[in-house]
Amino acid sequence: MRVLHTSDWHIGRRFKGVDLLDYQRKALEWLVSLIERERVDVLCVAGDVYDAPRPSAEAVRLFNEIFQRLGLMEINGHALQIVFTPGNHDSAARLGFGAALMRPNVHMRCDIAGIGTPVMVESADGERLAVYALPYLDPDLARPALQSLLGTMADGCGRADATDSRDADMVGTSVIAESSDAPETGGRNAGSHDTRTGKRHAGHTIQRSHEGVMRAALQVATADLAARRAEDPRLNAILMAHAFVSGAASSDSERNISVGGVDSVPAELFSNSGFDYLALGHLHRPQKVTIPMKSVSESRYQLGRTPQARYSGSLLAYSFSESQKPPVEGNGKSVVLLDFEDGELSEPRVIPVESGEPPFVQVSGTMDEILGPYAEQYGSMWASVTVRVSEFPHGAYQKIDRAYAHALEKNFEYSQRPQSQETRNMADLKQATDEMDVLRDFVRFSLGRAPSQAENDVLHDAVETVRANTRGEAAQ
Ligand SMILES: [Mn+2]
Repeated sequence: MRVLHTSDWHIGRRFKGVDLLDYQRKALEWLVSLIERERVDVLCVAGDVYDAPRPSAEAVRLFNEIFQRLGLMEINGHALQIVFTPGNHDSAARLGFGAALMRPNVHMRCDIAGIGTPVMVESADGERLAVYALPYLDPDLARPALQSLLGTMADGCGRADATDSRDADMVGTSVIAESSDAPETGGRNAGSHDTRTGKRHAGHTIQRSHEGVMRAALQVATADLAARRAEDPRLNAILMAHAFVSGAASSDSERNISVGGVDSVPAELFSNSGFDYLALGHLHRPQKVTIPMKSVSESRYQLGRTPQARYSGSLLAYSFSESQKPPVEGNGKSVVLLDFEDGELSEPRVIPVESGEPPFVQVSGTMDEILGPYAEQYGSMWASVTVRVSEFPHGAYQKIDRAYAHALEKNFEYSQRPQSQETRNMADLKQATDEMDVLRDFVRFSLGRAPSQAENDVLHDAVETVRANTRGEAAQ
């Protein structure tokens, strides 16, 4: 059984004003051919399919086109199974729209109510796999649905114990007791009476944090997995999630998801959770995440397997912070191939994406270096250029643009700015008597000297123009 893990396509995303749709198309066409060539049985896309909750018509067209081709693919005599989950950029409702009309091999898992129901796949060689798919869990939006899901579990089958393990009541009790989603502890529920502490559990309290909602979601998914493993010990299991797992490295192109200053889920939460693999989305840098191998007794779960975990990374680079050293076409983006055999997952294979996206490069140096040797080496790449200067060099933008075909970012770093107190202070707005004072102080702060006569004249004209316009508006 072969699984392909990818995420963060961000179809429709632009970079510094440049349309990336052609590169996205090339990458997705390459993906289709890879699936054919590698005879992939299951495709997992862990969120951020689109860049925006309301994608553009071109973005939707590209997705639909690729999606139709994927949906019709037959591998090893079976339809390719496709599991999509929405990320923090997608609108779950829009991505899931029409899910019911889709083919039976396409699984849009956008609904929290479905997180305890895996997509079950059986391959031609008899390998069985359960794919649990979590949509992006926003701590505020997801809590009510998770809350009621935990409530249903507690009432219904008695396998779930929704009480937060950090509840002071639980200190000193064994892990088996607090983590009753393991099969051997069945029968307890959230309203049960704990014989050791003598206290009645308060009920389901999900903390308002990424950890809180992930913990609740894991309770639901692991309870189902435990029951299935009891019947079928060789069942393979994947958990797809769109989250920031601690220990992983972020880049500049992910949207901040922090709540109360915390954006991540502790990696140890997944210890002994029973999954073979965490197919992660959200972080755009492809990377392996280490899940601590705790002993079963120290862990929240007792399902005996601690997953390997990876971020497949985005399809393309979407920020200069994702530049590779040395720079390379495609910017080191990749997808992951997983092979399950005899109920075991072998070492995942990382396959570079062929998108044709030009290499991103960050160069910094003096004006001479930037226009000389660096331009020779990097002039054709997509460049972020930082020039170290003592004051703004005349015509610098034009010179850089002549030397670089795509200087998408130009920064100036003032390296020898005089450090005297007089020039370092920003304008003191309380003491400033007019706009020119503020502007002169700003020039002194930025360049470390007073404005020249010519610069003074420009500033003066600007102030006069603004004043004239303001008077004009007031008169109307
Ligand atoms: Mn993303």
